[in-house]
Amino acid sequence: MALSKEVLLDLYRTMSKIRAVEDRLGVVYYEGKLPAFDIAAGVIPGEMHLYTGQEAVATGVCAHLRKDDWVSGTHRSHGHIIAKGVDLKKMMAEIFGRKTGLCHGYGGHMHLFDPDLHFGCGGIVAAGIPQAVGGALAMKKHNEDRVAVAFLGEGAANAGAFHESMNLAAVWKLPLVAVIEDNLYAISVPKTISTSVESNVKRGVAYGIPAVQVDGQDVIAVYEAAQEAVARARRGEGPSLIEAACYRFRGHFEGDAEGYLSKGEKESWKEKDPIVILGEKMKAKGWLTDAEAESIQVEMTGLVAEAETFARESPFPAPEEALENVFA
Ligand SMILES: Cc1ncc(C[n+]2csc(CCOP(=O)(O)OP(=O)(O)O)c2C)c(N)n1
Ligand SMILES: [Mg+2]
Repeated sequence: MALSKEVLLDLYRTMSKIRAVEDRLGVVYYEGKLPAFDIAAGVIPGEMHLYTGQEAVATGVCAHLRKDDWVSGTHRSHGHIIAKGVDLKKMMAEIFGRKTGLCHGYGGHMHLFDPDLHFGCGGIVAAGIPQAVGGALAMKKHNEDRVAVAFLGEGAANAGAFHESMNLAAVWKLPLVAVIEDNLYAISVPKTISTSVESNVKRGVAYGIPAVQVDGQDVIAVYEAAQEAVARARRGEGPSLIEAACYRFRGHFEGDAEGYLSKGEKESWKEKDPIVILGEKMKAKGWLTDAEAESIQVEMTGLVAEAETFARESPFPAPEEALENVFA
């Protein structure tokens, strides 16, 4: 299927926006933490899991979603919420722990919740999948044509919650799209020694769910697979599974020594940069020039800078508010 220039440009812009955010966070996160790497110090205390390299997956899937569709993410969800259309200022303020953030600064980078966007994520591996199934069940009960998408890592696909979720989604024919981002590792554990099947497509099929594997570095491939899966869910024809073969260009978390990687592995994957791949395809069609690509990058860097300034200038929540908005 030939996608229009407009669609491709949109995908390119979204991936560029995600990359600009992650590139900046990859610098600013270290502010105040070095030289000894004190994880609790700095302007963004705590862990940081960046999505750099996986931009095509969130972008190609979320391009088909409406604002009222539900997305549940993971601990690595900046890309998912950006692709869903988050206000960068509110997202950045949350990451900086400020009162103006999506969760008033209570959540931080792993807990980005946006009720208007119907988006949630969290640090408990595989917890988002049953939540998406619950959302999908509610949609079905209300006879809505909404869709619930669960993003998860290939590591999460070994958790019981994933398997129970797949079974229920299939047996209840729910409008769910499960998107497994197979970036080959769960922290430092390679999929090859943790997973009984080569591809999770087999597991989808075992549950009676249509499942496909796509090149997750190719946003067009992801877009096309997601188009079919989302349309199927919206038509009331039940769940689908997409396994996107991808790679994270940074460590599991910032500060990861990455001793588990083989020599040259990351460098060779970086040759499959999803933004470059799409850019080259567009340039070949005459739909993007170097100057236009450069100006998109400048624009996105500017948006991120504005969001960062907003975050830095925002107040912290007051200590006496610590027990507000939480179950205590
Ligand atoms: C229930 C649970 N167990 C363990 C962890 C620790 N943990 C955080 S991320 C992670 C690996 C997740 O791997 P994967 O699902 O492949 O996602 P990726 O990090 O590759 O995006 C683990 C084990 C956790 N957060 N929650
Ligand atoms: Mg993984």
